[in-house]
Amino acid sequence: MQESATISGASQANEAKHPGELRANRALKMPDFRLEERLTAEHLDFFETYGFIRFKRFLPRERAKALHEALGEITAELVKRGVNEINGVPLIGGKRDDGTPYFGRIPFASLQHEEFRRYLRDPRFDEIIRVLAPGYRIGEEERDGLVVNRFRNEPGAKYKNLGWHTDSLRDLFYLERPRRYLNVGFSITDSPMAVGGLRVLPCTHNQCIPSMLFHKTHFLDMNPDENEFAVETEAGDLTIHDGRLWHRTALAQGHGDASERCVMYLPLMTGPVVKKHEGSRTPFYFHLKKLVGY
Ligand SMILES: O=C(O)CCC(=O)C(=O)O
Ligand SMILES: [Fe+2]
Repeated sequence: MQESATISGASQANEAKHPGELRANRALKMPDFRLEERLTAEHLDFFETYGFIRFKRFLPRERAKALHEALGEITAELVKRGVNEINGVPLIGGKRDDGTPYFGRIPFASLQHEEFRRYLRDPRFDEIIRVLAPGYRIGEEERDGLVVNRFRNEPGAKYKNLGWHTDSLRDLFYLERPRRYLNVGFSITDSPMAVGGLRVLPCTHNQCIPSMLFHKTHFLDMNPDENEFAVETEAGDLTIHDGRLWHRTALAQGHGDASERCVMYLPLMTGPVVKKHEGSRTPFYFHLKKLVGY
């Protein structure tokens, strides 16, 4: 690595309620990695060591803005048609203080708008798959497809934050051994510390399966952890984290529009292709999520 990772950001000692909060909510200062055509040895070293990486300005800000506008168009269309699930995957609704509706989580976004379809066609995703996830494919019509999350902090929001979890848990619900699963996230809006955002426990991608299952209570545990780091991003940045890494989405400090954070995750799939369709049943996983309030 050119530069070692260092920490920055004020811990919020004055608001600490749990012992972990004294040290929590620090930003990890990383090198400004860029993803051009190829992943470099330096990228791989960082990713393998910490379990995540961030690429600055993967797309220019204008493209992120166009994606945000596309999200608005999809939302308006879904609201107009009174849709509450897509291919068996429930939409998570929300209401702004002025009563206007939106969705906290929209699956299969690339099947609904050209701008999201175009995003998935970026050749650099082929490079990420070739190096980090050989044998995987972009499953636009599988599982949840391209998911767009819109986290907001207001009384009408259901998707304000996410408790601690590992994404590989999903494999267990599909009765598969947790694999190295990549989560490739794109920031549609800026995600500084104030809008909450991604918090990770670095290096936990190397843990054993019991620890992946029981280190924390999946989704219910929302407490800051003294060993967590915030991965701050700007609109246009790309992050990759290993599916076995413990992470959460922190609650924004602001409210309403000031708290909005939009991020989308690539649908990386392996194994037999099971395409979703209008008659697809809701997976058990979502019933479980509903039980814990999402
Ligand atoms: O907010 C984020 O960036 C992470 C979201 C997440 O972990 C998930 O949807 O599984
Ligand atoms: Fe996750």
